[in-house]
Amino acid sequence: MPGYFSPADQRALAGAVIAALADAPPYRPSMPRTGAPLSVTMSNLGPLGWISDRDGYRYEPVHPVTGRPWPPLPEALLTLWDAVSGWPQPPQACLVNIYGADSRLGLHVDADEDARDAPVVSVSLGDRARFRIGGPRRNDPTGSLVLSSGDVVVLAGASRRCHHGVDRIYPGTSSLLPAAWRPGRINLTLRRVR
Ligand code: MD6
Ligand code: FE
Repeated sequence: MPGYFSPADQRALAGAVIAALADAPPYRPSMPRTGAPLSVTMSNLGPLGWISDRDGYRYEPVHPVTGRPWPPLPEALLTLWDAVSGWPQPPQACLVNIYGADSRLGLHVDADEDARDAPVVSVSLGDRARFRIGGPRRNDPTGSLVLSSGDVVVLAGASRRCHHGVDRIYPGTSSLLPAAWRPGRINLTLRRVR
């Protein structure tokens, strides 16, 4: 849903998220088994947060570094979920992915939720990114599109089980985020977990 949020709404949402991150500082997760660091930093908002470490992927109610509960979901994200998800229950997790100039996100399926049929809804803020999406099998052919600040993506139905990732960001293509966050991109991924 290109340009779902107006520039003013994007600024308000980015401000609310960045303020919440003061209480849930972004950290660099590591991959299961290998322990290799991801190139994005992460945090979460909401009752549950998605965690990756040597022991695997899972949802946890507290921040892995601070041990504190994740900050609440901003009202605007609850409203977005109600407007676009078609799911009767509210989201339980908002993963905050923070990209620098050289960050990327490998092809994956969001598959750690018990609520396997609930859509996943994301919001892009800041610099543009090349988003790649394929099919249910890792080797299925893929296509790509550019996500810009304010765009919303809904993976529902069959697309919920499709592989997707971020090839790269385009540094310097947005002036939305405060100077300390530039170049950079924030992606918010809303999920129903249980
Ligand atoms: C990103 N997005 O845009 C990564 N997953 O940075 C995702 O992995 C994603 O945008 C599920 C649904 C929508 C998404
Ligand atoms: Fe995803």
